Amino acid sequence: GPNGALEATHPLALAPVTGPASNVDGFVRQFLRNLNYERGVPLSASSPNDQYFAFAMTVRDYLMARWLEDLRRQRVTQSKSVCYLSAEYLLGRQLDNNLLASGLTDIATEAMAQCGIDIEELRAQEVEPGLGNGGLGRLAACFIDSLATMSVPNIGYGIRYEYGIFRQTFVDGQQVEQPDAWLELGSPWEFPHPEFAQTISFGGHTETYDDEGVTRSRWVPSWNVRAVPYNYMVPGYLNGRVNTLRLWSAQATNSFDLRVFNSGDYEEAVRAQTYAENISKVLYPEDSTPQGKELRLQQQYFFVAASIHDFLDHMVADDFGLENLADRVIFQLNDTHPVIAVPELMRVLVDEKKLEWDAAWAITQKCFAYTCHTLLPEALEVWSVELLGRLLPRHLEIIYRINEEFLLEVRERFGDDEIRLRDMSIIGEFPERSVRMAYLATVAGAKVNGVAELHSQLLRDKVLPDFNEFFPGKFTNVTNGITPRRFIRLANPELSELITSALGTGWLTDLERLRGLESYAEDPDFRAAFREVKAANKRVLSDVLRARDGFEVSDGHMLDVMVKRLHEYKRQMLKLLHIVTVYEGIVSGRVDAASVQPRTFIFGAKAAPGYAMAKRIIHLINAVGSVVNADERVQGRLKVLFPQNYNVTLAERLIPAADLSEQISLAGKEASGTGNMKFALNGALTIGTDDGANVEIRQLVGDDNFFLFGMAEPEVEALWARGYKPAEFYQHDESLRRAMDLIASGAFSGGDRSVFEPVVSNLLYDDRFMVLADYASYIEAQAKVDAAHADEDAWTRSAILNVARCGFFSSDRSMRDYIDRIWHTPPAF
Ligand code: 7GP
Repeated sequence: GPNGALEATHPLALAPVTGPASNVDGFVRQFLRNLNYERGVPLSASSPNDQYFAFAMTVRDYLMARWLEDLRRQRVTQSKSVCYLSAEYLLGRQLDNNLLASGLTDIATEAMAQCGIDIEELRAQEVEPGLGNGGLGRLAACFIDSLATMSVPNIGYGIRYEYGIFRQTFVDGQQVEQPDAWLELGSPWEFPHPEFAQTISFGGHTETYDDEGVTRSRWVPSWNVRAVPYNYMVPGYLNGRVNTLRLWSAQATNSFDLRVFNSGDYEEAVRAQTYAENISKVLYPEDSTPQGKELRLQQQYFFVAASIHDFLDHMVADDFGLENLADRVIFQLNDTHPVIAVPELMRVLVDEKKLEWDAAWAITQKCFAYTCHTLLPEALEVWSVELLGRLLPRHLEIIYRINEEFLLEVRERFGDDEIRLRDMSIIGEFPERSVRMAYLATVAGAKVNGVAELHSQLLRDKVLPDFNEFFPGKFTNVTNGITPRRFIRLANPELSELITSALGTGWLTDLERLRGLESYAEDPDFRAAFREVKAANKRVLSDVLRARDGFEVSDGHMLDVMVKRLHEYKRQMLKLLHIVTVYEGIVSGRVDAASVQPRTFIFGAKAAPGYAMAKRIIHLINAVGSVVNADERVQGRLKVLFPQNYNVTLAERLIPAADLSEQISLAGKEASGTGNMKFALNGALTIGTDDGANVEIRQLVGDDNFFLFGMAEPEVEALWARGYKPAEFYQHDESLRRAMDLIASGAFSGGDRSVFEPVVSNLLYDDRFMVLADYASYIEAQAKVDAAHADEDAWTRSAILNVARCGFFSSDRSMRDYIDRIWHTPPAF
């Protein structure tokens, strides 16, 4: 049971010990103790990795008492917890964040100085856990930070991938993927708990049996794996709270067959082990497109089954009535990846706990809520009935029954409307029988939310309109947010200091207070200081890019930055057409290079390894970069930089240095975006379409402080309806034609016209994301950017107003919205 006798009665268990490192001497002593006793080395012989470990452990030790206390209180008080179920957590480096949260930064810096250790070198040792692909995974990391900071009981459940998102390198300008062996040297932040392992089953068949006169179903699986939990601390910012991130690692149940091994067939002996352990081996490097892979479904079921059982076994008191489970927990489904949790909870309640179906369904419908993160139809996950039935036969039966009862209700309400019934069925028939996971989540979830106003509205009215009609009040919006601790305080310490000098402390946990900066936008001294912060951040970035990529960032350039996954809908191609247009103007002699405002364009993006067009676009960006950067006619006024392996650590350096933020997706395609918020809060101006959270950013900062361009979503729809012919835009726009022709001519591929032909013809004859339709408007908006940037004071005023007016985008606010509209979990203790 959850209330262990020892911890409830032993006095030491109730009185948390103070951290041993709360002053410089204590820190030094604890650091040396960890170095000697945990790493087994003397200071004189320790490697930078040893020192990093001992240092991290010292921070850890400081947080430990609070963590143990919060774990205990979660069980003892039985107050409602948020279980965030997410296949991805894109955490970024932990050391600085944990130092900041514990208030130890100054003490630790001084302590290391006394030991003769450069703390910067220690920071550099940490390999960031890249356990996510992009926006969705980073959002999960921001959310758990905010929940801890707001003292909301939370467990983040996910997968401890042995290899995170691949490391990207460029070979001749083309992406090459390398495995991300982030655990090679171990991690000081994780705590394995093999004693709390869960057994997770797969395969087999189902059968019915007589249970004292009642006919019941049960699952007879054919193979098992062990799910071993690894705990990570999630400390709140200076509030003494530490929540838990619990990631599951797959292990074979009986590691290998000793008899086969002894007979000499070593490969066969470990085959089962390898198979089982593959489940948590590697993160799928997909973003927004599903990969119909069996292993992926195994991963999904593996982690949600382990999580549900973990919570029920260890967190719910024995006497807590299951009928009240929704008073103890809400399982938040981060997109459809964890949705198989729905039939799993039903299976537990009906087959194992022997509840009536209706009672179990009533509980289940209160315990789940679903967040959708996309609008791309191809990104809505489906699983073929064949696969699901083979891997999880009992779950398929349960899904069928959920669907049957749901469609009965639909029929009752709307009559025998066969088209509607087919459209709303959780089981789709074409091109093959499959389970529509978003529908299952919508039927089961107490609430369904999109991630920005526009996205939630399109979700309700365009993607799931029948469901909205059927479930009035189920659909809601929670606009995304970002944690200001990592993305302002840690990423931009200089700006943070400037803000504090104006507003005092407190804004980091109450970000709407940034409004107080509005009046400072009119103060010339403040503007000068603000510009100096930007300049200092550019110097930091310049050092980072020199060391990391061998790049030189030129002084006096506007930094124009586009960082996000490479995807056609995000339209890196549109950005590139702008660059080629300016370049073509110079080399054709129509534009005097000296009249061009100096700009450095920075890209950061990974393409999914199987996404050929995205990889070609990466190749093209690099190709354009090498030609433009080397062309003397440009006089150094245009530069294109594409550092490899864009990740959280690099984002933290790029964003604070940026002048211009590129948010140029086709309207109606980017669910929200969160990079857009990070840039605005760090004083970059946005050039963007009316898409995702851009809409809300523009509403808040005002039209004068935002460069809007392109079609709005209704215009996009209208153009599709009329029939979109991209070639017509090419024919009627000379500047576009020149840019496209230059690419087609082989100018960026050593004269070889074939290399980028697929990119060009895709734009001319298909262009699903209407790059050509928005080109003219984009070029016009870029001219306005140039004009605005020429007025330094006006630009700085706008930049300050962006910071002042974007406090809304704190993930603390997002969490408050989830709590008010979906979770109803008050902050506890
Ligand atoms: C992303 C969305 O593309 C982005 O617009 C949003 O800001 C972010 O989620 C957080 O809500 N989606 C994904 O990263 C993703 O993998 C799976 O979606 C369907």
